[in-house]
Amino acid sequence: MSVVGIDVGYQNCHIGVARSGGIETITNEYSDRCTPACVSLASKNRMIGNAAKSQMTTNFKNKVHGFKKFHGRAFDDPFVQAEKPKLPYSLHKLPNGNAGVKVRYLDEDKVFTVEQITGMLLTKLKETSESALKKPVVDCVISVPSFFTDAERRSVFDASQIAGLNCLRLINDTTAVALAYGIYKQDLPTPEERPRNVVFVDMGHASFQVSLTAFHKGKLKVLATAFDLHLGGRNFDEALVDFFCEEFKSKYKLNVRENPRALLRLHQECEKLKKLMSATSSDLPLNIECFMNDIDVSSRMNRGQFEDMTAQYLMRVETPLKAVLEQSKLSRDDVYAVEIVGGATRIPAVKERIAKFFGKDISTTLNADEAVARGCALQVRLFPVTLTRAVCFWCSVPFCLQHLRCGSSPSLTWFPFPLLFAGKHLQRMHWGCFSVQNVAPQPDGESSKVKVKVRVNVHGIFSVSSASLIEKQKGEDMQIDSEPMVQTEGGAEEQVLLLVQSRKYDWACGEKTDAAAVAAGGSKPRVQVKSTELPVVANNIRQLDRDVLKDFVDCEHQMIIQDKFVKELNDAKNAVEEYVYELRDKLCGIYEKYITNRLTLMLEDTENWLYEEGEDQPKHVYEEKLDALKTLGQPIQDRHREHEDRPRAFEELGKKI
Ligand code: ATP
Ligand code: K
Ligand code: MG
Repeated sequence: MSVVGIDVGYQNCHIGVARSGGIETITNEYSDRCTPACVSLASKNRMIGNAAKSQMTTNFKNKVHGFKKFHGRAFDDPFVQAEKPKLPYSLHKLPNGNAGVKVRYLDEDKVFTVEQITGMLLTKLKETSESALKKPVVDCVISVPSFFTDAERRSVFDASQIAGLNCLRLINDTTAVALAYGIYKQDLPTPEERPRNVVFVDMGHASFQVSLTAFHKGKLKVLATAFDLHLGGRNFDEALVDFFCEEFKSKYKLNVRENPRALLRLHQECEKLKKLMSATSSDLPLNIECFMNDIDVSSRMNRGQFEDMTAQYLMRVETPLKAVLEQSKLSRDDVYAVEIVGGATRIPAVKERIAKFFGKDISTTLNADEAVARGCALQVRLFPVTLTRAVCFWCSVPFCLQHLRCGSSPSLTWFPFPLLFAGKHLQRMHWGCFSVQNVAPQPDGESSKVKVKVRVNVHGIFSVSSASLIEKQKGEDMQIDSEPMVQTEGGAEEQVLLLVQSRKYDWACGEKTDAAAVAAGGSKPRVQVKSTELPVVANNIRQLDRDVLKDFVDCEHQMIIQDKFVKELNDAKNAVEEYVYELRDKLCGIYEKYITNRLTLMLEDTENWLYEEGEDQPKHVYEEKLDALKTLGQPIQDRHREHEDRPRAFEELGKKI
């Protein structure tokens, strides 16, 4: 069975597969390697990918796109609320507080969770893979942005299950790109040599990710990752849309924002214009016929103007670039190459900023659109290869922090004891949030120490596997680890030991330990302690209830059956239509001498019928209709063939004699 690597982009999805020695990307039924992240719900079926995108400006209320960032987010999340007015479809608050999508499907109002919508997209990508590879596809590796939190990762993982996929691993976009770059490079340094440091810059449609990776032959280590959560190609589109909305208001007195269909069309045209401006700096036209109220609109724009109006976004390019250098404590001179991927890095001004910052030419060794999917496919091959990614985590106890700031000495009467894990250098909180309960003060009034074992699994998903109250035995001093913890993507689950001293509330970090070292207490001197297990409750994890997930799996299955049913029905109807047209054409041509009146009449009748009561019939009706036509049509086709074959047969015979 094949394993595929899937890049689920905010706008574009790609599928990679390891085949006959190399990595390939798969084409869909439109011979396109890119499948748009679009799902369109209709009265009889769903359309997903290219078919949904081509419906963009019709049925727009039921056409869902731009949903990637709703994973793991609450409806009330400021990001979700800010997106809401921009969307042509409606968002809905789900009973668990998450954001859901409200659409009309099968002539009913339906609310789907983001897991279900991504599940639909993944179903399509699964089917595309299956028809390209001509075998069932279940196992996959899916990429997620490096900044995706615990909740967001869980949500994508659930979506894969809804689609009937077995996600072997969620990997970070940045790691995938590094893999795509490094794995087949023959000239990488040997382990004794200094590593080759490469910066990868990926600006997609809705996010900007940067990483700095150190390569040795067969080994890579992501030294640093940074990002701008909300910077991508869409910001540049929106700047153009804003500009033209204003212009059309004064020039044509049109209020574009009031007309969702016109707004969508403007968006599409602006994206096209943006791409054209990447290729030329000269003045370009923007013309849209029958834009609104039967008015044709037109305008012009050039790259210089575009750069001026997007200065606020261009300014933000530098920040993550700076951050990866700071995190890795490397200088610009230590950087061997700067590789760019992602569609929006094609914007010349973005490229210029990157080149200027590093003071070197940027490289485009990788396929900007496919690198992530290729890396995912490579990851499949490379499970055993060492691949380390350093991640530092803060662990803080927010309630108590507040107290520290007030200057009072914290007591231990706050129960439960919340832990927040977040990337040390990252702005994103809530990578995971757990409460360790029943933390009690020591009998002598001293603060307690809690040992927390954190598990970061191969998908980058956290869990607290255990927590215990450590009471030191008399006279011994306990050690607090303060090394950053390292997460390895080596295949097996890693266990990380984290010590939280209740007195040092501000932070404490664990250190990387493998299971054996944890058992042996690492290399640290053994401390005589008494340990009491404490209950741990995972908070804030907006994960789907497992029963609900099961329902969603069934629901997706039903929808797949419904789509298949509609497809077969349409195929049956199209077959009648095609037969009628084909035969009718030939009746005036090659079949002229064999026609019967009955057939001519029947063709005419059927053609009319197809537009009247035959418009919407069950599949078997079309099949019967086609059979009836063939009963009359086939003998004519046969007679024609015989007639054609006769001279040929004579000729053959003549040759033999
Ligand atoms: P994300 O990584 O944020 O989830 P994605 O992976 O779907 O999104 P990409 O496919 O990498 O995004 O990039 C899509 C973006 O690149 C779109 O905004 C698109 O308009 C933009 N883009 C593609 N080609 C060009 C071009 N030639 N010039 C300017 N922008 C371009
Ligand atoms: K993509
Ligand atoms: Mg992307």
